[in-house]
Amino acid sequence: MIKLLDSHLYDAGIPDSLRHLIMYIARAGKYIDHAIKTGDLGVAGSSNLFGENQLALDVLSDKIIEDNLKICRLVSHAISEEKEGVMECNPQGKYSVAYDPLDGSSLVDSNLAIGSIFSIFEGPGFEGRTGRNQVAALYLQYGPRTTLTYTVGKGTHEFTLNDVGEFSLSRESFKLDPTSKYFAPGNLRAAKDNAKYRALVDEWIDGGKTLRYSGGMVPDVNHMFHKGGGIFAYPPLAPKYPNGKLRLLFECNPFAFLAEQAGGAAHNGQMDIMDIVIEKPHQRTPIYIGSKDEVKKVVERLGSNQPS
Ligand code: P6P
Repeated sequence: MIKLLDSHLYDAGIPDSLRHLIMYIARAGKYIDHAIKTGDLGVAGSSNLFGENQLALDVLSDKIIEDNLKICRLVSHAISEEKEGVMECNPQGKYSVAYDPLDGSSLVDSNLAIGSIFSIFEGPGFEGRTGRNQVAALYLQYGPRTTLTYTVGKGTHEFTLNDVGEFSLSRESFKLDPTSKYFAPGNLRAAKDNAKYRALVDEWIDGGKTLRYSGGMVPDVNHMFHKGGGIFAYPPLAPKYPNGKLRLLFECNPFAFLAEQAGGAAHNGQMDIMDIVIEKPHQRTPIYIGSKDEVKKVVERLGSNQPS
């Protein structure tokens, strides 16, 4: 008997409003998946607040999600990685949603997998809160298959989009082993001047670990989720990324929630990712995420590696 996303969410015992919101997000993902496979891969001729050129798909994906978050009437505040400020949606909305509409979109022209990432809080706004206040986290991966992976704090579960447009349960309550043979050394350029990072990468290589890194956080973390674990690292690199490249709100918090619910860990060298207080919507942080003992080792090796 196949288990579909809606009934799995119902069995999780979450409020109907949160279940409906996640289903609206799942629907937005189907439209984005279609756009990727049929749409314009070109540049939009616009740029985001970081001055990064936006692809037509970036803009379209962002609009699809924004529209769904507004028509569902369940969201009071939303913020997109592609836009500067917090959007006020519906005053009666119960939830606040932070999302990265198309993470890794620069990879889409080379046909690599990319994804959309969502972090859901109950109540208005984000600042002053931490990732521990999330009530749900989920991501869609647009690859050879389209999958949706979510947690509401009762394990981490994956669903696969089937031929009739339903998300069907493919992996329930999957877990990460404490150690792993895989490593994903992000921001490897930092190893040039960061001797501790270089030594750690050398240790991974000397230890015979298998490299798995695509440049897209969604498939790179998803790979760890599928292979029983791994370690994904993205350390800081002055002057370009003194506090790391990845965003706390849109990428690190949701993946930290998903990883911890799968028995893994996520840390920034100073504290667990989900203990970092959200001060600014687009704040960045280093991140070391994956198998618990592997994350612990990175913190031991780099822990004094304060964001510069
Ligand atoms: P680099 C994609 O642009 C992204 O935001 C993440 O998905 C990914 O993990 C990271 O940046 C890759 O960064 O420096 O390897 O290009």
